[in-house]
Amino acid sequence: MQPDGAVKERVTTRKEDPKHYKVLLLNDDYTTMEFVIQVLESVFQKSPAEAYRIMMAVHVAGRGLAGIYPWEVAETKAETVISLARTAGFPLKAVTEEA
Ligand code: TYC
Repeated sequence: MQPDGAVKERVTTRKEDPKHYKVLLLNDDYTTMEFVIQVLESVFQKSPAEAYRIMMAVHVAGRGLAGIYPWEVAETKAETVISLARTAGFPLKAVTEEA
């Protein structure tokens, strides 16, 4: 409250943090484990050990987290995964989801 009784409005608005998105890999029966590991290393910059761990987690659980990024980066990485997989003849799927 101001001394005259007026209510002071806050005119500055805090910028929302940019939303981040998960990139999830989905399991299937045809994509090779080796190809998934290669994708995790090349597209998501994972170490060989971490790539193996994530691949096995997807293989067992059906889907798993490859990384979390700002929207545009997440979309591009998911599209890159799908494009690499189609070129190699695999049905591997990647989806994005709000983190
Ligand atoms: N399930 C596949 C196999 O046994 C391996 C695989 C893992 C495929 C993760 C996709 O996102 C995936 N060859």
